[in-house]
Amino acid sequence: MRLKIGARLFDGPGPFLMGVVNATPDSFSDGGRFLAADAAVERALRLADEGADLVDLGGESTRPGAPPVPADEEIRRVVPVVERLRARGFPLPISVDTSKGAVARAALAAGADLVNDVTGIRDPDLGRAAAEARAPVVLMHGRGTPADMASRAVYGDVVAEVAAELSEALARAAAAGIPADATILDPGIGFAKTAEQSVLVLARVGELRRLGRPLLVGPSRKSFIGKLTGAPVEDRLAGTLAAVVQCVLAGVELLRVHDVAAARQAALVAAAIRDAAAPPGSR
Ligand code: HH2
Repeated sequence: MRLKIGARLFDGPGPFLMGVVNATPDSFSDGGRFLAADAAVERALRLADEGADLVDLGGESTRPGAPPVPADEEIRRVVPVVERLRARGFPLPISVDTSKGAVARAALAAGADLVNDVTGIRDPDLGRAAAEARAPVVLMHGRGTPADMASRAVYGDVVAEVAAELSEALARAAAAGIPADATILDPGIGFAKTAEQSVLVLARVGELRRLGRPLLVGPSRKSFIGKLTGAPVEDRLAGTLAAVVQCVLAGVELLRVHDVAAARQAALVAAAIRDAAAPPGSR
């Protein structure tokens, strides 16, 4: 891949690690809000120390069944974190995980560099906000909303349909004025996919390279690991690392993970094995 995100040029096959930062406050009081923003800042700094290449900041949970968060509340959660990180010279690109144009616009104005949209631009205003800021965008595959996505997990050939629907997302991005070379594609592990479908997408994720864009995958702690192993969400690191290794061997450039240090170690070893089998330049 060759893509500038903020001040940093992401050049080469990676792997590059995107660390997850949750800016969801535990309390609706101001005190809770400040504490939550500080905690998110601390977490971003820690992920940078662990070797993250960029951080992904989200103010709305996308878990199945999660309630929607109004745009102004999401802005109140995310923007102070971006501002604080930028005020203290945070060195990494900041991605904002949102599907709302208003949130993307506010976060980009505050110093975010990338928009990570799990809906692949369903809100045309998000496309406009990214285009105006000349910010790259992650287009993730999903169907429906957190409330109904489980019932939309019906496919003939899941990989072919994900590829076709990602092409439609690329067309929506182009219509909004986002050039193809400013996009990253993500098959959306666990989004409108059963555990079996998520495993199939991981097994065949290399086929998505045909779309010609860098790939991002977010397997971290997801429920397919629980389904396969019985492990609860707080104990899914080993399963996450198995998926990370497969992604790197298949040519995925970016991994979205919670446990950056461990994922980085696994990803770097997988990348060395990948490059030993097919040295860079021979591919
Ligand atoms: N997964 C989640 C959220 N955002 N963005 C992209 N591009 N790809 C993903 O797979 C993805 C995403 C859900 O992650 P989860 O760990 O369930 O929640 P949280 O973001 O709150 O950690």
